[in-house]
Amino acid sequence: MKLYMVPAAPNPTKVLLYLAEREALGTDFGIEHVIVNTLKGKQNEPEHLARNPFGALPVLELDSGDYLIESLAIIEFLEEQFADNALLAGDVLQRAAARNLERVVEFRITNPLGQYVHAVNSPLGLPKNEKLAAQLEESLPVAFGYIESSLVDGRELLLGDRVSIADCTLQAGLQFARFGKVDVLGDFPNVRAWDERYRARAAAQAVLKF
Ligand SMILES: N[C@@H](CCC(=O)N[C@@H](CS)C(=O)NCC(=O)O)C(=O)O
Repeated sequence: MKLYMVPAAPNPTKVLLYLAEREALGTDFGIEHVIVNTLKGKQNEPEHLARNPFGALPVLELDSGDYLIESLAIIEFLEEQFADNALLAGDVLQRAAARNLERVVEFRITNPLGQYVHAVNSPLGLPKNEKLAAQLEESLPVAFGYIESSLVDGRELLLGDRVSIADCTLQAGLQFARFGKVDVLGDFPNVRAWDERYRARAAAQAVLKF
């Protein structure tokens, strides 16, 4: 299998963190990593559009020649194909809680945070967008506040002691904010402490660039 990706972009990073966490637990995926340079617009060239007509990353190319073009679908495919040491563990409610929090983090933090970084200080040089930035300055704190209060019980990671896909997705967003030199954690000491704990993990250190 091949994973087409670009370092520091949120959705590829989410998958890269997931792979590194699983590899730390002993899984050997045997996946080749292929960088598609978005700074050079390679994601919109015919070679990549043949893999993903939306010109986005990550893409997982399967040995069958099929492509998966959504980060969460890639993770869930690998969870089922390599079921030993899966991150989506526990009983049905625990697995649902992990998926639930991952979706909350993706839709309410990681995706909008990516938009916010581009609106205020785009690493890709996109034009500033003050109106969008102002809207996100209203909504992002609500989502960070939700995570902040879940961490008051002193848990190590977002769902307890065991790493989850939600941790990977949140860290992917926060790395992109660091890439854009945007600090959004000022009012959220528990989230900042989680961020420091998560970044100290071997899997995170193997993946994160910022
Ligand atoms: N829903 C997709 C989103 C993929 C996506 O938007 N990827 C971004 C990087 S984080 C991308 O490739 N952007 C390049 C572009 O849109 O030109 C997923 O979860 O994989």
